[in-house]
Amino acid sequence: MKRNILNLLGLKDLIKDNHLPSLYLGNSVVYGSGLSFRSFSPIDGSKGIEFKSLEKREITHTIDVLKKEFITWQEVPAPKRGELIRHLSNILRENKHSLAYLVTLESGKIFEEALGEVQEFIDVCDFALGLSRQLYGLSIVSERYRHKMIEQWHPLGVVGIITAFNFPMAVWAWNAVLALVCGNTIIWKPSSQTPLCAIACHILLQKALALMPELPQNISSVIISNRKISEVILRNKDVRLISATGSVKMGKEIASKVSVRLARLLLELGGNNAMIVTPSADIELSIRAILFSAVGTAGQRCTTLRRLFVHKSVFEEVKRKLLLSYNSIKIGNPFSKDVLVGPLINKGSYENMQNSIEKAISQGGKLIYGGNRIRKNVPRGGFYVKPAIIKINHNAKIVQEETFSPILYLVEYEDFDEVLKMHNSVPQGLSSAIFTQNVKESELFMSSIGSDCGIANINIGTSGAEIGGAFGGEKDTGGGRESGSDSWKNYMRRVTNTINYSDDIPLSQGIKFE
Ligand code: UN1
Repeated sequence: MKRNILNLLGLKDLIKDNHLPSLYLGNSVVYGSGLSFRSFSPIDGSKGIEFKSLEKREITHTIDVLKKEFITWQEVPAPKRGELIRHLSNILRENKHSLAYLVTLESGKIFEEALGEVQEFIDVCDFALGLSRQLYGLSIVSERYRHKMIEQWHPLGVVGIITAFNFPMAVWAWNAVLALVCGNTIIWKPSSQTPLCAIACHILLQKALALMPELPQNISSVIISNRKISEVILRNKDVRLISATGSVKMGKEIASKVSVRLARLLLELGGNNAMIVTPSADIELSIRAILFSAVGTAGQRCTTLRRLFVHKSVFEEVKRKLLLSYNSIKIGNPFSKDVLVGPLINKGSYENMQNSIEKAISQGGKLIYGGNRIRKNVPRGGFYVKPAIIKINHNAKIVQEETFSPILYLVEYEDFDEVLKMHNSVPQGLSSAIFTQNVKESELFMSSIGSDCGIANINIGTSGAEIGGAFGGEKDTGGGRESGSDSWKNYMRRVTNTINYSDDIPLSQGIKFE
């Protein structure tokens, strides 16, 4: 790793004996004392900085401190908590390029998309700032004379956040800034592929806190560790909500550990997102949307387009134009300006991709584009692939699975009702899209008998959601909603108050008890 990268955001000052700290709690750090481990850049496989593994008790201690700090933090007026997030968003604006640099370095996404990710971070900060003056409940009429009911929202406590490599900053931000504005303290376990991104986010939050020294300073923490050690977070009774992003498999493991202690869960798991291109679709627009949704972030977004249903009347045209546009994509170093597709995250991901392609072929699919590894004109040591297109029948078993790489299953359909059924016939339910000019089709798609996903788009691709909407999905996707709309309610507890201002004590339901 080049030393100058660590100059960014003051990370260099933290290095001791070639190691960065593994635990960050407010302004204090712990270096760890166990075995050393390090991340790799997916760009060329170059080694990142080293970390030492933590002891479980160090994580428990962190949760204890966060629990204590919560007592003061929850009483800071919410608009004041919002002011902290305003400082953070100003700092982010000043450091946008450095942050995007770290995102590209560790996740391998192209720099333009990394800038987009930092922008998403800034956007959700702005949203949270506004929210800090809008954490309102209801007033409800009472059935009793001179009584009223109100509903209030109070902070929860310590919130645990678990994130994946593919959105190493934005997904934390969706959770963290909302949780903070709602009066909680936070503990973050990022993907071990993207430690610097996480540390940078925490350091910038501490910089914002330094501008408000009157506030409690130990409200945020980050743990760089393997899954086994960080399980402490899942099992600790003081962590009141676990918000986790990752695979369905990971989500099920987490759920089994968190549900037994009856804590709250917010899961944003895999997608197997589909788009329907109907006879009336604007083909040029749909091709552009397909391209970004299917190959953006090298097919490693949870919102990536994986299944494309095209009506038989436009099938050949869509296929031809899609192949042309796939052919024009430049694949390579994600820092290069004209590159649209960077590397896969690691070798395992490449092998999964190859496995799925083989399975698809053995199940009757026909590989009509790409799928192979590229070694020319790309940095050595990274796993660069040509995005794959596989023409396949929707009954093939592999189509039910999410492979976290750029494989697009192309399926021909004839009938609208039939395609809706195929669309909904997978275990996951995150994002979906239809390209149509037909109002009946678009309304049906959005209706209760249409797409069964958490996100259903008209004439837009499946990925690239704005922060203002609630983000998440149904079925195996886990049911959680993060980011915009009223997702903030996940990070608070609801209390119903009934107030009597009469001279009597009437019982509800007309009960007489005398
Ligand atoms: C993810 O891949 O986990 O809608 C999040 C999108 C982005 C977020 C993706 N705004 O594609």
